[in-house]
Amino acid sequence: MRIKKYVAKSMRDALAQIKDDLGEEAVILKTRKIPKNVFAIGEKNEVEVTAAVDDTAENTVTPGVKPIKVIHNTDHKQVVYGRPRTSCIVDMDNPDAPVVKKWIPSEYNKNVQEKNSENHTKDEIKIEELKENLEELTSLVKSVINEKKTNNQLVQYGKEALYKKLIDSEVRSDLVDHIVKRMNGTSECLDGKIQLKRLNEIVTGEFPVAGPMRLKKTEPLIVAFVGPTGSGKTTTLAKLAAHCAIIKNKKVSIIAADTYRIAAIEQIRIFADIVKVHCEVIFSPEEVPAALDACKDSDVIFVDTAGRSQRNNEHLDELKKLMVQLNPDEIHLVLGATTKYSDLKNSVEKFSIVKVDRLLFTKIDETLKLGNVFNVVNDFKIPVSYLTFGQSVPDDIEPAQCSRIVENFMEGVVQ
Ligand SMILES: Nc1nc2c(ncn2[C@@H]2O[C@H](COP(=O)(O)OP(=O)(O)OP(=O)(O)O)[C@@H](O)[C@H]2O)c(=O)[nH]1
Ligand SMILES: [Mg+2]
Repeated sequence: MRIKKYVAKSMRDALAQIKDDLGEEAVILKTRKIPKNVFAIGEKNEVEVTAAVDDTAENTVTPGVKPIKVIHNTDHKQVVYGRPRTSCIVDMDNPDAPVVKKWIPSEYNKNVQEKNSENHTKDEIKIEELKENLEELTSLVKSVINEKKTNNQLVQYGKEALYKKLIDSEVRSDLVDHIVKRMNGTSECLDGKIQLKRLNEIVTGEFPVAGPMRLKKTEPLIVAFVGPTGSGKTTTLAKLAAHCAIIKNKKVSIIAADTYRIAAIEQIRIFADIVKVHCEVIFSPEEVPAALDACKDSDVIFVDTAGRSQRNNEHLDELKKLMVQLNPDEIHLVLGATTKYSDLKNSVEKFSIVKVDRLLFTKIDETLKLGNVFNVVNDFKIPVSYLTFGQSVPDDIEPAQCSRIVENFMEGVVQ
């Protein structure tokens, strides 16, 4: 590990020196403004930056900063809310959330994509088609049998089965009691579908969602992403920015305020180049007005911030200063669904130092239990904007919907 101090006229100059000297993997440990009387008259140095690089590490790629890969020719046929999934990420025309369609699990999509990419001969294709038809038929027959079984199961076990499922999903016990109690009104003689519908209604009441992002007509919508380190802020921003720019043809700008690691600036710059969106890098809250001015013709401005530990109050204060200057329309607190409930709760409490308008959960593909997500949303009643379920940009994101949570709880009972 090499640690060095740099003194320069501006933060920008200091970072340029650090990049030349220590390389892109350098980490900024500390920055401070130098009091004017420290230097002789005539000197213009203003900032002191302490940086370090771990040159003993085998892999020189900074952990957590992976290049963002954008998939251009994505298959947008998957549907949610009755329209192709990617078309409902941003909605300007229809404020009412339309009917929610069945979720296609990401595993299934992957299989389909892999199959499509293979180069088959005509005969092979015919055999494949026959196989697929057979598989479809088999799964149809299975689903009819299962549906019967499921209905019987729910009717037979009713409250007990539901209670167990919710507890297994790590839903808080008082919430489980509350939900099961409210299900009491639903006769156990009714079929599984009616019970599931009722369960959806009850859970919806406990799990507010924000719906698709709505752009403004006359000025840019400013959306900032904040959250703990590595929660998926930059990847999620990339998904939404790529969606707006490539699919919706909107004018997008990115303000990168994550200047904590040089590699993070490069990550967002490279991404901005690929999707051809404007990118401003800011090093301090004082630079916000100029950056906003440079982006004023955009439809939407996405702001990436550095990951902050909820236990570091100094960092949280810096974030607050940035948000005060920026005054965004929406602040999304980005949280990993794999984080345990108590830590999620602590994050929301600590990040409330800025006005969090939305919760956004990433990595739902990496967990089988979403009780922690449900609990924390219920605690704070802050609407959930998006759920993300993979690293693929711009595909693996959708507006949050309650049915996804219910499906997760009931997995294994309702198929
Ligand atoms: N499986 C999965 N991985 C994700 C998802 N979203 C992000 N990631 C991965 O999580 C890692 C961290 O993502 P970043 O977007 O760099 O996280 P960040 O919050 O910007 O990180 P910092 O800026 O360091 O605080 C990367 O490897 C991403 O590809 C998701 O929905 N599912
Ligand atoms: Mg980031």
